[in-house]
Amino acid sequence: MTTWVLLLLVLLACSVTGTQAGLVEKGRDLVVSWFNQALNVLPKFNARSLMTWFFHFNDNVFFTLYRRNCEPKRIVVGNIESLADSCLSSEVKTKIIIHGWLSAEDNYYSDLMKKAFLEAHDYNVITADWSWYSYNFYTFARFSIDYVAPEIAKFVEFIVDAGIHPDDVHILGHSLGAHIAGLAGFEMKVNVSRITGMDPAMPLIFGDESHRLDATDAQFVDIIHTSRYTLGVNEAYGHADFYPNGGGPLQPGCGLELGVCTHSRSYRYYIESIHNEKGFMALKCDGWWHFTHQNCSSTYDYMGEGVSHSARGKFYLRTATKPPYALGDIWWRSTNIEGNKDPPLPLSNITRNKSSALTQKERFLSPTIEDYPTLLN
Ligand SMILES: *[C@@H]1O[C@H](CO)[C@@H](O)[C@H](O)[C@H]1NC(C)=O
Ligand SMILES: *[C@@H]1O[C@H](CO)[C@@H](O)[C@H](O)[C@H]1NC(C)=O
Ligand SMILES: *[C@@H]1O[C@H](CO)[C@@H](O)[C@H](O)[C@H]1NC(C)=O
Ligand SMILES: CC(=O)N[C@H]1CO[C@H](CO)[C@@H](O)[C@@H]1O
Repeated sequence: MTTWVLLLLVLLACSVTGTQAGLVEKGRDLVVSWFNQALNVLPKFNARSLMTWFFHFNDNVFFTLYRRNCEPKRIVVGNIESLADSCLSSEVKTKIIIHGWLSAEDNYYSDLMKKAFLEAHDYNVITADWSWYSYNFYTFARFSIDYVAPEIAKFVEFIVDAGIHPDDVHILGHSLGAHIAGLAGFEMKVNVSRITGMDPAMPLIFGDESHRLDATDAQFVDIIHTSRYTLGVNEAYGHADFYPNGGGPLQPGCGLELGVCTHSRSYRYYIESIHNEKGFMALKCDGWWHFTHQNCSSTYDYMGEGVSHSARGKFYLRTATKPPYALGDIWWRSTNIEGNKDPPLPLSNITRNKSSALTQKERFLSPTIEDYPTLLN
């Protein structure tokens, strides 16, 4: 602002003293040099740095590392000692979990997920905490993700500098946290192995790829849609997009509610998949209608932890209404009733109850899947 006032003054001064030709040129040179200086300085005072300074984003996004047989340890970006004291290891894979709106790093589901990872594998599990901003009006939380994401990016670059390989880094985010993961991936200098969006938030998310999670944010981006059209996005923004039970708007077993149960099913499915990587077998398909009318390709993959990084497109599957949610390949077999094809892979542990009254086809087409849990042995 001051720069422009000065500029005007100089222009005014030039026109007043304009009769003296030499002075005009000097004045013009001066203006040009100020202009150039202003151009150099202005980017340093952009909206982001102003917001970061005003809301202290750089001080209020926290990272805690969990390892087997190790005390939880807070890691501070730029603080080598906090890293040296920790159990962070470049020998094992790293999972970073980012919570959503009205949530914190130790929320119920992040906690379950962290425990599941550590039970199943010796990983570095890191929870990112942006609760300073997430416990707020949705609008504020939503707009703060643009400033939280660079802090996550700085953290990842920090641990990568310390020896963690980007190919070993997997970021998982729920709801707004999914977009934070994407924006962080967009922002950081390295390309992490994988980003998983668990029901990425829909409200107030608009604009191009640079404003949300998308497939360019990591080497592989998979998304689990559980409440499309309400709290979650419907669009297939990832490399592989999974739509359990059609992706919503309601997940079976949730009942009519504002979407909280349905929204967090994405977390539940993923957590279950950590122990049962092949439990959520999904078929590549053009849509839910095609899936329920058995008009899918024979390409399949696994939703959650067991997904292959080469999976591309939209995948559909059914789940049970209550835990355990995974149905293995039950419906897969029914898609092949007519073709009488054998399943192309070793069957998962879940087997069907052959004495059930429903035929395979009836069961598959049945609008409710309440009968599935009774099939689980
Ligand atoms: C990261 O990998 C994805 C998928 O291969 C690619 O689309 C994207 O451009 C890569 N980003 C960078 C910064 O290299
Ligand atoms: C089956 O799916 C294919 C492509 O996925 C589509 O072209 C075709 O129209 C579908 N068939 C029916 C009966 O909907
Ligand atoms: C199979 O289903 C029938 C009828 O629903 C039930 O009576 C039977 O106990 C089930 N068997 C197993 C092993 O779950
Ligand atoms: C009973 C049975 O088939 N158990 C199998 C369940 O799945 C695990 C891992 O996929 C196998 O190791 C078990 O043998």
